[in-house]
Parts: sequence; C-alpha cells; structure tokens
Amino acid sequence: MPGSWLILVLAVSSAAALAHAATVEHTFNVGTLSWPRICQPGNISITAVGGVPGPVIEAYEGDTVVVHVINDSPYDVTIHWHGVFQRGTPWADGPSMVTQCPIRPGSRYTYRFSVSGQEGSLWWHAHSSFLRATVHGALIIRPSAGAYPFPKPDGEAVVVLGEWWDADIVLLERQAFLSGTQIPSADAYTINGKPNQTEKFSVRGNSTYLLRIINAALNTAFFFKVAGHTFTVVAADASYTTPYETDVIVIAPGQTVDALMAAGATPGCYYMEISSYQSAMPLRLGSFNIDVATAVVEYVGAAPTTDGGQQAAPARPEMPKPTDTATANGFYTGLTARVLPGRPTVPLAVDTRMFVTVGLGLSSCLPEQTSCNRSAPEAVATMNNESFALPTTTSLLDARYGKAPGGVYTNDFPDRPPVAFDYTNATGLLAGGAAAALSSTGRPTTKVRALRYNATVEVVLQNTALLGRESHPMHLHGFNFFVLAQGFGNYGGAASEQLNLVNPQQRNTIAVPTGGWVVIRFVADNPGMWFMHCHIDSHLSIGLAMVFAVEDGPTPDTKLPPPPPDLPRC
Ligand SMILES: *[C@@H]1O[C@H](CO)[C@@H](O)[C@H](O)[C@H]1NC(C)=O
Ligand SMILES: *[C@@H]1O[C@H](CO)[C@@H](O)[C@H](O)[C@H]1NC(C)=O
Ligand SMILES: *[C@@H]1O[C@H](CO)[C@@H](O)[C@H](O)[C@H]1NC(C)=O
Ligand SMILES: *[C@@H]1O[C@H](CO)[C@@H](O)[C@H](O)[C@H]1NC(C)=O
Ligand SMILES: *[C@@H]1O[C@H](CO)[C@@H](O)[C@H](O)[C@H]1NC(C)=O
Ligand SMILES: *[C@@H]1O[C@H](CO)[C@@H](O)[C@H](O)[C@H]1NC(C)=O
Ligand SMILES: *[C@@H]1O[C@H](CO)[C@@H](O)[C@H](O)[C@H]1NC(C)=O
Ligand SMILES: [Cu+2]
Repeated sequence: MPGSWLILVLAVSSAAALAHAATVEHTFNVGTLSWPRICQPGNISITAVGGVPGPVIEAYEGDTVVVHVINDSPYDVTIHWHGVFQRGTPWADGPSMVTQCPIRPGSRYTYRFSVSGQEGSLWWHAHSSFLRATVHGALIIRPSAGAYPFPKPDGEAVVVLGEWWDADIVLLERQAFLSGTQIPSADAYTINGKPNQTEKFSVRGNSTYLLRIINAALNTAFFFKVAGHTFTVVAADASYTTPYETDVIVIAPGQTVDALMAAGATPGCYYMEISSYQSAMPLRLGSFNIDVATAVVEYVGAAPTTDGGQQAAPARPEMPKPTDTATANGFYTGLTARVLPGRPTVPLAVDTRMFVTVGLGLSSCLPEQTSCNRSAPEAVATMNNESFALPTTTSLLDARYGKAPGGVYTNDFPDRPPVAFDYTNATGLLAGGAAAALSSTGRPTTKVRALRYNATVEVVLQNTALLGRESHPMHLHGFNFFVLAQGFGNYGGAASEQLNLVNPQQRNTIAVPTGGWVVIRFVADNPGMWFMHCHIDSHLSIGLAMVFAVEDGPTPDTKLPPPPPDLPRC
C-alpha cells in the first residue's frame, strides 16, 4: 500500500524577486509526497518539489538564479533549466550524465546561472529517468526594462499542461526497459497538475490576460482552446513572435507559448480544454489516451447562467481530431519572429551543414533486458542510424574538460545518414529494403559532433517512415535556433525550398513535422556539451539524441570554465 511509504514534509522557501533584484534564490526539496490519485480514490507516493507543478521561479532579465536542490527522494535527480542558454555556466545545464553526475539520494547541489538575453516563459524539470512527469515548474523571465513589446496585460496565469500516471513513473520506466516495451499511455492529462474539470481561472470582463502555456507532458503534444475566446500569440520558447491570431494553440512536449487572451465574452463560465495531437502514422489505436482535460475560466461577478432553471454547464470548445496534422502544421508554421533592435538576426554564411534523419526503427533486445521477447523486434530510435546511450561512469562534460573522452564518447557523430533513401515513403522503404538496412542491430553508442567555436551550423532534421512516421519535438540545449523552413516529404535542398532569412521564429524545441523536415540554424558560440534530443521521453530513452561538443573560443571568457567545486561526482 503506497500510504505506508515515507512521507516527508516539504518546505519550499523562496525569496520573491523584487524588480531588478540581482539574485533570485530558491530551495527545492525533492521528496516523496502523498498525492491524490486521479482515476481511483486514495493517494499515491510521487517524487516532486512541494507539489505538481512545483514552485514558479520568477526573475528579471539579467538576474542570477540560485537554486539549492536537496534530494530527499529515493532516486537520483538532476534539474534542467529548459531554454536557459547557460552561457559561461555549462555545468549548470542539468541533463544527467551529459553535464553532470546525478544528485544522489540524501545529497544536495546548488545550481547558479544567470538569465540574460532572453525574456518570456521557460520552465525547469528533472532531467534524469522519467521524473520530469512530476518534477517540473515554470521559470518566468520578465523584461528588465519592465516593458513587453505588446500592450501590457491586466493579469497573467501560468498554465502547465501535463500527463499523469496513477503509478510510480520510475518503476514504469524500469519495467518498460526490461520488457523492451513502451510505458503505458497516461491515465489522465492535467492542467496545472489538476485533472479534468478541477482547475479554475478567474478573469474580469474587458481585461486581457497573458497565458504562459508550458507543455510538461512526457510524451504528448496538445491542442489547447478556450470556448468563446481567441488568442494572440506573442512569444514561443521565450522568443517574441509577430502577434499571431488563432483560436487554437498547438504545443509539443518541451515547448512554451505566451498568448494574450481577451476576456471579452459574455460574462459567464467557459471551459479551457486540452486534447492530444497524435502525429504517429499508422495511428496506433489504444496507444494513447483519448480523454481531454478541462479547466474552468470564470468571469468574476458573473450571474450564474441558467438553462431552464438549471445552472447551465460552461460552454466547451470544439477540439480538433487527434490526427489533425493540418491544424498542427498551420499553427507551427504560422509563427514568425518579432524582429526587435539589438536581438540576434539570422547568420547568412553557413560553416557546417548537417542532414540528420530522426525516427524510429527496429532492433533486438539487449542482454540486460531480461523480460524482453527475444523472438520479436523492438522499437529503437535513431539519428543518422545512430542510437544514443548516455555514459555511465563519467559525464560527457567531465570527460571533455579532463580531455579524456576515451571510453566515454567518440567524436564521430555522422553528418549524413549512411545511405540516402526515400525517407518518408513507407511503401518504398519496405519494397526497397531500406528499413532492414537501417535497422539498428548493435548496441547504442555515445557519439558527439564537435563544432568549432562561433561556427554557423545548419541542420536539416528529416523525419523517416522506417517504423511509421511521427512528429518528434527536437530540443537543443544551450541555444535558440532559427527555424528557416519546414515541410512534408523529403527535403529538397536550399535551392528548391524557400528559407525565411528575414523573420524566422526562434525556438529551443521544434516539432519536426510527421513525415517531413525542418531546417534550423544557430551560431555555436557557447562552449560546452549540449544535448539535442527528442522531448518525448519514451523516444529519448530508446536513443533519439546526440550531443554537440562546442569547442573553446580564443578568449578566456570563451573557454570552458572549471566545474563548480560541489558538482556531484559519479
Ligand atoms: C493525500 O494527498 C493530499 C495532497 O497532498 C493530502 O492533503 C492528504 O493528506 C493526503 N491523504 C492521505 C491519506 O495521505
Ligand atoms: C465591457 O465594456 C463594455 C463597453 O464599454 C460594457 O458595455 C460592458 O459592460 C463591459 N463589461 C464588463 C464585464 O465590464
Ligand atoms: C471532462 O470534462 C468535460 C467537461 O465537463 C466532460 O464533458 C467530459 O466528459 C470529461 N471527460 C472525462 C474523461 O471525464
Ligand atoms: C514474442 O514474439 C513472437 C513473434 O512476434 C510472438 O509470436 C510471441 O507470441 C511473443 N511472445 C510473447 C510472450 O509475447
Ligand atoms: C513509394 O514507393 C513505392 C514503391 O517503390 C512507389 O510505387 C510509389 O510511387 C512511391 N510513392 C511516392 C509518393 O513516391
Ligand atoms: C545502421 O546501424 C547498424 C548498427 O546499429 C548497422 O548494423 C547497420 O549496418 C547500419 N546501417 C547502415 C546502412 O550503415
Ligand atoms: C564570430 O563570427 C562572427 C560572424 O562570422 C564574427 O563577426 C565574429 O568576429 C566572430 N567572433 C569570434 C570571437 O570569433
Ligand atoms: Cu520523438
């Protein structure tokens, strides 16, 4: 019975940021909490920082953030500050075994970094095992000058979208690994940690609210609507966008969207609703939760609306179908950057070009997968036919800093797939045998791509249809990138595809279209070891990742700093 687990009282202290405060300090007690189940009565033990979602970190651009993490949970933990550039502080990025060894149970570690050159909504989350499911929260960066480049909203709300399992997520992950299967689909979707029909937002009529929407779900992209209301998207991944009017927001795991919502409807109650976007083709019925999650948007002081004497139910929005790729694509491609003076512009001369396939293929069980069906193939995820494994004894950044990559990683992540093929034609793939040729039979490897300091890097991410096509939200640590173009089918090369070099959206996580491609570009001016991976945890755990090793620059402040003295050891 889970109730017999050790229940700790968690204290979360925070010094609220005053305008222009230099340092924002928090203490995160990662511990075991007793938390209400969603699908059955009673509580379950979860790992969290005070609750789900955890505390909001609020800072002003230029502030220093200090977070003391005390690990009172039974699991190894690290925290990643999703979207924060970590310029000069690559050791604070957080992915386990990439930039640090995990914080062991009973240990603590203090993250210190500054939030400079970016404004908007970001978030923090565990970056070890699947703990992100319950260990996450918002990280808000307000403009230091106090002014947004859009009309000041009357209020704002953090809206964290999540997935919930009435189970210990680390145990589910372990079982999935041993059996070579995926974890079951979520028991429910949540809004600010709350199940269907429980979260409430109060608004005043004729007011405008800034919604800071964060997709913290492990494995699911969402459609987001509010009945009777439309939105003006003003930022995505903490990068300002040209105001974009829409009645539906689409958000993949890892992404954030800042949207203004005018509370201009007839005063009353309206449902906010999320439903899943299922990009996998062929659609695997039964592999996802078809439920929705709703929250109530209630106008303050509105007389209860009645329907023949009965109190009327709030209006519900009409959600797109789960397979509505046209709506997802319309939103994803509709965003462009709001070009502001002093902000980065697209670098025009490219130094390093890569063409990287991303997708799922087939493999066979590893010896340590003791309950795996050895007569059936299992899913594996690859980039350019390489399936990524984290090192186990030394973090990548440690190995790089100590100039001892031997046995930890190799510098040979390929710039192209081993064979060129008709990437997105499932019929052709089976007929031509490419699926078999690109099925990974070996063990996953730890290959990184070295980048010269300050190189301009362009990467085409090409989805494959080897084992069905699917939209993969690819997240790059340490940088924002410009999204120059995206489309369906096979990438045809810069000559035939129109690149937006004027006002492309900037992101840290891009949903590569299902059966399609995207072109991204960034300047490698941040020395470190930077993870690029699918933000669907069930794909990351089967290898959908690689690492950029950005080399040192010419000056002292462009060289890898030494590790903080209290960095956890393996
Ligand atoms: C269940 O969890 C809630 C929320 O954390 C808590 O208030 C309540 O005391 C818990 N109930 C039990 C029986 O532990
Ligand atoms: C909103 O503004 C309109 C026009 O000024 C006014 O008629 C209406 O009463 C206002 N509604 C609320 C809820 O304040
Ligand atoms: C979620 O809430 C909506 C709105 O009340 C309701 O119609 C729907 O049946 C609920 N769904 C589930 C799975 O409970
Ligand atoms: C293992 O896979 C084989 C081949 O797909 C299948 O026939 C068999 O039923 C599977 N065994 C179990 C225990 O699922
Ligand atoms: C896909 O491949 C099949 C078999 O090679 C071929 O007949 C078909 O024309 C291809 N489809 C497209 C759209 O190229
Ligand atoms: C893809 O990788 C596997 C090892 O995982 C290897 O056996 C196979 O030959 C590779 N495919 C090609 C076309 O190189
Ligand atoms: C980085 O590259 C830009 C553009 O190519 C150049 O102007 C700048 O001087 C470079 N900086 C360093 C430190 O090499
Ligand atoms: Cu993925």
